[in-house]
Amino acid sequence: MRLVEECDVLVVGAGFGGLYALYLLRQEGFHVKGVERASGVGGTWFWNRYPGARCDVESLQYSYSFDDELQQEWEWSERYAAQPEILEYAEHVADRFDLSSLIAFDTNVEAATFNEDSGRWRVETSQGVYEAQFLVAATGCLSTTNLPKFDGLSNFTGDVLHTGQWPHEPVDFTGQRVGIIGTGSSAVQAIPVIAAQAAHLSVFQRTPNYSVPARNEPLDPRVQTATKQNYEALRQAAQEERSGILSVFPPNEDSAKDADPLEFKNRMDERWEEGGFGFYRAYADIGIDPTSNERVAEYVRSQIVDLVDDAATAQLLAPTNTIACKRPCLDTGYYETFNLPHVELVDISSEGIEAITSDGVRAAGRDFEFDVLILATGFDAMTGALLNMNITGKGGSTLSNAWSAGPRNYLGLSIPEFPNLFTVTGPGSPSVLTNMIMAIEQHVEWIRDCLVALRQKGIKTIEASPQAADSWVDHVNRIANQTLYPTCNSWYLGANIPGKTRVFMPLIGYPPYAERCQQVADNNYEGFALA
Ligand code: N01
Repeated sequence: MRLVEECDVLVVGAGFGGLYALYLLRQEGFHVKGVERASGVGGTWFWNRYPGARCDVESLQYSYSFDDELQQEWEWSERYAAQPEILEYAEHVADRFDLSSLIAFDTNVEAATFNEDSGRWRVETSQGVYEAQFLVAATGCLSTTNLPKFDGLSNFTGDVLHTGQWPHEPVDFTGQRVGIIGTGSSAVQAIPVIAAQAAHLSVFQRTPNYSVPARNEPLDPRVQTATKQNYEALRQAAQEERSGILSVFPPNEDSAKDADPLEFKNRMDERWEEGGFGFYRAYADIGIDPTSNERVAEYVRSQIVDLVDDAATAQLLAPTNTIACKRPCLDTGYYETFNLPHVELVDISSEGIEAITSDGVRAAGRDFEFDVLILATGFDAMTGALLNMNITGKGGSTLSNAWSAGPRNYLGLSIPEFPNLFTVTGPGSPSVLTNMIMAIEQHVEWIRDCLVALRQKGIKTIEASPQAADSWVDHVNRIANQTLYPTCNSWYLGANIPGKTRVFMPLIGYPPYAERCQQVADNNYEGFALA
């Protein structure tokens, strides 16, 4: 395989993490290169082009903070930006800071191997070999699609589309019979938009999901101006929130189970009307106390019953598991869509999808005929993209072996036996439980500081110690076990992928995490071996 480039740092991925890593590391004088399997920048926003795709974090928060001119000049059009606008933003950032020239597009990493003699990574890609002292995996938490092994899928004669790998050209569903499998966030966003076009839509639901209205709307220019005038303080305040996300409702210490019925209803109604994730901050104990959780869950179920005309459909749509245990959804008219005469909900909770046939789907004792079948079946989250890179560290140890019992790493940033490899928003860091762009900035800045410190001290390799990783994994699990998160089959636990080890992957709580990362750096990278 031909050698394409030797560099100080190779960054894998050109989503928000990769772009920022390229920007910061070049600024520090490192010879840095990027590889990206897509033909353009944007990461998750490059691939997830399904109808209705938009960010559940408000646009004024889901944006970079590192450059004040950028955050002042970029104008967001809606409360929650839709996929095309976020992709345009990513492209703007790449152009504005001349980052694309550093990136080899259409370049997939096939293997990455650490050479113990040279202390460098050899990265085999579809376009040739890169050699780098440091490897930064900015490969995203939700970037490897989950394609369940449906019996007979290849027999289907119509189009099969996955929400996470949507075609670039617009898909016209006018007059089409459409089937969609899955009712997670992607489906909840896509279903109302597809239903508005399709002749018939069948939704195959294995597990119902709780969804709260997003209340998306054009962004009030006064809100945009006021936010920009106060951006620094607002970004700082967000960093002090457990989720890294600000809401119009300040956090409180109240318990839902103790709330007076009228006070409870008024508070929940107010949040339901406001829309967004602030709903889940109504009471401090929703995520930890089963009685409080059930009270809030029951509130959402009662909303579903109000919104859905057919009682049997409403009952099927109403989840019974812990609320906010799976990643909650935000929607625009999701439940109301099931009142349309051409939309049907198919309960596959007991038997699943029996088979895909040449004409459609066999499930729930029926044969359904479709022109298009949509798989909204999610992702091999948090570890999928990293494991797909076939990474081999010291002594021939492979990442898939090292992580056979779940991701074992330190701070979500570094893995024992894999020196000079950094994972941006890796498992073990708050990542998907926060505003991803904020989490990305914190990680990339930490990596930048680390590489600068190593260079200043003449250190060639950095590697997490096994003890530090073990106690970190314990820490992540200890915190998760104090909450209701482990009580359902979520992708946070890897439970959506058959055979994947069940372990809670993200770390709950951003502020103490960021503080810990800083302490580690201040204490001369304690928990790491430096050589
Ligand atoms: O995927 P999911 P997603 N047979 O895993 C079903 C982020 N996101 O793409 O629950 C039948 O949530 C599965 O059923 P079950 C966000 O973090 C962000 O929707 O496993 N059904 C489920 O209903 C989100 O959480 C935005 O029983 C099968 C669905 O497919 C994450 O991406 C927007 C099946 C998968 O739901 C993933 O969301 C969209 C099978 N074999 C997504 N296998 C933003 O706003 C799976 N399912 C930023």
